[in-house]
Amino acid sequence: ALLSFERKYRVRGGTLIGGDLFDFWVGPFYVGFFGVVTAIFASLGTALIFYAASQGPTWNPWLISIAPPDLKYGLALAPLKEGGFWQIITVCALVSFVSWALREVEICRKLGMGYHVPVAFGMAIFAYFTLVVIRPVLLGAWHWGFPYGIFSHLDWVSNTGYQYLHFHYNPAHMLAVSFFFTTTLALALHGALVLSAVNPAPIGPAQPGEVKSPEYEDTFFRDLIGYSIGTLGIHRLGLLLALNAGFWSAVCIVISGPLWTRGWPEWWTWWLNLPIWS
Ligand code: BCL
Ligand code: UQ2
Repeated sequence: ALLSFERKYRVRGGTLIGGDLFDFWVGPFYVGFFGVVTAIFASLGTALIFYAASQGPTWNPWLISIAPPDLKYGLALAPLKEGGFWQIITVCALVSFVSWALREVEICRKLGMGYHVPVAFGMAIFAYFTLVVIRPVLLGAWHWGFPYGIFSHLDWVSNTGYQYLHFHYNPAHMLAVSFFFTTTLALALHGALVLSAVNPAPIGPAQPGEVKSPEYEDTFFRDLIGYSIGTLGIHRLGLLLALNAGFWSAVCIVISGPLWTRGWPEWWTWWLNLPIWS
């Protein structure tokens, strides 16, 4: 069913490609050229995952794994069962992620909204692209991509981490991890603060508390720490923190190998070698 206001916003135009051709909705979903592309490539990729799994040794969902090609294939195409499936699935994934982002752009344009959501999703796509394209290309082989499987990708993270002895010493990983944690802190504060204002404790039996205005939210933090970032500010901060988490994740993995091949603890010798104390 259509929500009362939905009809009003079902406006023509704003498409990037295809003009009016795919400018329609299916139930609540806007379709668009990129909706069609996403649907095709996501289905194809998913079907290929199932087909590649059927050629493998197990149907145990934890153990299914579709691995990238052997090192000997370099940056060439590999036979299907020797990494070729991984290569085609990666292309399908990238095409559907990018189309999904562009469909978000078309919806933004229809509604006259900013592009913040597709930009934010773009950061996640960038991190994935870094893992499966940029770093493997810089290292000279698709082999360096990560395998598509639940346990197998965990093994890849562990092995790749220990290849650099102690990944926690990777300075970009430090930043990424800190941004992830700070994002959860900011969202916990924000979610808690909004709920505390909108759904306050009852003042007595059968007496619900009164919903508080944003001034109360500001006052709470001014009483507590002398500073409130503000109702708009917290959302800017949240987006900034979250985008940085994705960005520094991409950086931390792309510098591991292409820029630094030894253990990450050793990288910190620059600090010990500073002329002040060396
Ligand atoms: Mg580490 C990476 C945290 C310990 C080795 N590590 C990461 C980062 C993150 C992190 C900063 C992964 C997030 C990311 O890339 O997001 N690591 C982290 C933490 C600890 C930690 C918090 C900890 O100890 C508390 N790491 C260690 C130990 C090492 C180690 C010390 C292993 C021994 N770590 C590594 C290695 C890597 C990381 C190696 C990485 O490669 C990884 C990284 O930085 O990668 C970039 C970015 C987000 C994405 C890539 C997701 C993209 C999503 C796409 C675009 C969309 C998917 C759609 C989906 C298919 C659709 C589903 C539909 C649904 C049905 C709805
Ligand atoms: C705030 C505010 C909100 C909020 C939150 C704050 C009224 C509803 C959570 C408080 C946030 C601060 C002080 C920033 C904390 C900094 C980091 C890095 C976590 O002031 O305005 O709006 O939700």
